[in-house]
Amino acid sequence: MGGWIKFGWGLVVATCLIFFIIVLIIPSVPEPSLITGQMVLDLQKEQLEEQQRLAKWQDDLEYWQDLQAAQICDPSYPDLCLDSLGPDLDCVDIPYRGFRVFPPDRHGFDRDQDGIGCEGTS
Ligand SMILES: [Ca+2]
Repeated sequence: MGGWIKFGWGLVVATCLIFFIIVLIIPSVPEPSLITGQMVLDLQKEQLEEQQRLAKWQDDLEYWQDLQAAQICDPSYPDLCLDSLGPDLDCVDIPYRGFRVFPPDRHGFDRDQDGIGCEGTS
């Protein structure tokens, strides 16, 4: 009879231990491979988003640089880059000769209107 009681208490203790292990310890142990895999996926997603942000920023930068260049260089003189907002110039003010000129030619480099600017020395 005493043996059965001891066996019963042993069974209770063992059951409590198994319950303790199942309920308290196992859920608190992280699953390394699953967490690591999800973390890698999250990092890859963040990297991709960062690369897309950088690519868009690069596109925006090039767009603004092109826009700025187009605004600064007067389109009447495609062979040169004369400031489209700069002061009025004469041929003696620039070192270039015989370059293409398109209307409106606000500097008047092509007086004879043959499409060639600052021929000769004038
Ligand atoms: Ca001319």
